Amino acid sequence: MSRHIPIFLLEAVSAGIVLVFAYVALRSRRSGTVSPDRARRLQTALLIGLLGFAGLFLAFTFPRAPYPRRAERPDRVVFVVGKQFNFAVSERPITNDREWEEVVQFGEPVTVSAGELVEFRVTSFDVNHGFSLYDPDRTLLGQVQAMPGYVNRLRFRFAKPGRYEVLCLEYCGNGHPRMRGYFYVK
Ligand SMILES: [Cu+2]
Repeated sequence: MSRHIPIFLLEAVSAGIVLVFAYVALRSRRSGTVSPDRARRLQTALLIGLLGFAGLFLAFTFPRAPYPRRAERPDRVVFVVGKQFNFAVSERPITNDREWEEVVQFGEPVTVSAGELVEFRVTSFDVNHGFSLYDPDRTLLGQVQAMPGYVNRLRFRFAKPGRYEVLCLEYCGNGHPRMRGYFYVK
């Protein structure tokens, strides 16, 4: 529940902005005098409020970003390669198309332990894909780009045992909607 709070805050602020616009649009039909001093004070107050909100939002969300922290080592490394239209998820590095095919067709599913720090090393053998982690309830936990020529790391500690799904979050061609992978947390 608590991790939804920043989203609620964002929605509340967005609704507030819409209301302010509506209020101004309605008010501006009547002519009146504007005091530049009052306008400036209002501007300053709004700016300070906005900066405060942005600061709070960052303070809530940034520390929870699942990216590597300095000198922290993962307990497990999992290798992921995206290719139209599957994700190969393996305990061993996947270095060529034949290995990729083997993992996708016959590979043992990867199983990690709940609580351990898992590092996904994610790349692609063709175009950009979006590597995402979905828990057994289909909640999105994190995502990183799978890019040809680059290895992007995503670290995560899983709490809940079960079957986790990897979906592609970057449109990559006709087979994109069925592009997926999976692994287990025990
Ligand atoms: Cu894709």
